[in-house]
Amino acid sequence: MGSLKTNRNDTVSSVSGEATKSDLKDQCPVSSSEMADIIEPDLSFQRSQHPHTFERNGFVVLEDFFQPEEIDELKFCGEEFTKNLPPESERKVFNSIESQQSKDKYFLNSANKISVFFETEALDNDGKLKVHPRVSLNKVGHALHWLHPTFKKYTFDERVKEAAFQLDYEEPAVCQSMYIYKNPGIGSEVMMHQDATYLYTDPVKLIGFWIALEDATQENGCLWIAPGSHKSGVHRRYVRNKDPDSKELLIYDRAAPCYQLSNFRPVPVSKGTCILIHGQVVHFSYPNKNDKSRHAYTFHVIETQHTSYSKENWLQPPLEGFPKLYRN
Ligand SMILES: O=C(O)CCC(=O)C(=O)O
Repeated sequence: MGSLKTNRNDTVSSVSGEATKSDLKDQCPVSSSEMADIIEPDLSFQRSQHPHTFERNGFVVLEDFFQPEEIDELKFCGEEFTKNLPPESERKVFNSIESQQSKDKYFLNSANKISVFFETEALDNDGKLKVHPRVSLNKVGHALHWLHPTFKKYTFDERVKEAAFQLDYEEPAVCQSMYIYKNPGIGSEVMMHQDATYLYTDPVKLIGFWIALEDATQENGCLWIAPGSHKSGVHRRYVRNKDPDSKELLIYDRAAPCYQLSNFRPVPVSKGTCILIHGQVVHFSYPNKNDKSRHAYTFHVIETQHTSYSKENWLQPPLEGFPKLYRN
């Protein structure tokens, strides 16, 4: 994001959609000397005198990215998934620490589907629910952005396109999406990681759009991010296992790095905020021990120009390729 750019529609003629006045704000709520580049809140993202916040810190907070009624529409759809759960014998959990999903075809196949994953603590050994269905899910993924009309509408929204354009994406594509529940009392920790560990491109050019569907606070498990950590390369990769005899379909190529907690800052945000997360910035979230849920919708965008998407990544594109952001 080196230089100031005009609106995407002023320069990209192949893209449909009306020109919008971007209301993206270049703000960072984290107080730390490293993060002191907070600018006047009413400057738009692209006109800001400080367009380097994302480049320097590895993330940027865009408040009021979506309107409350738009957020409610997304949240309604997330809640609908909990009303139609798979039968007990087909229930699978997702846990970023214990990583049971590494053994599961169900997880691999979810790349191009809408699949539900339960919290570990929500199921007994037979797949029976130990909690109310409404709070049983960890997440739904990983092709909501393409297969579900509401998630598709907001993923391919002009505000999303503008944000990618401002970050110098020439031909971005959306490779995955997730509805994350982080339910009260049961929502599990997401361990410290870089998104490029999972969605590696060479060179790395990947952004996560993380949209708060409810206020995310330190109490209910907001994101914690290590500012500047995106400048230290990709620390490990999660890849398809080449050993056909192994039960582990997916493996890490290196042990987990040891990150210092003191490098991380909590990033509490209000409902409707979008956090843009650089693919190499290290982040995590604590379990939710609070009585309030912390729903979020997140999706990942890769650059397809002058980059290659790794065939070793767990998530592989559908036959027609990942959907292009500016062309849908
Ligand atoms: O929502 C969370 O708590 C963490 C999500 C995350 O880290 C990710 O999707 O990469």
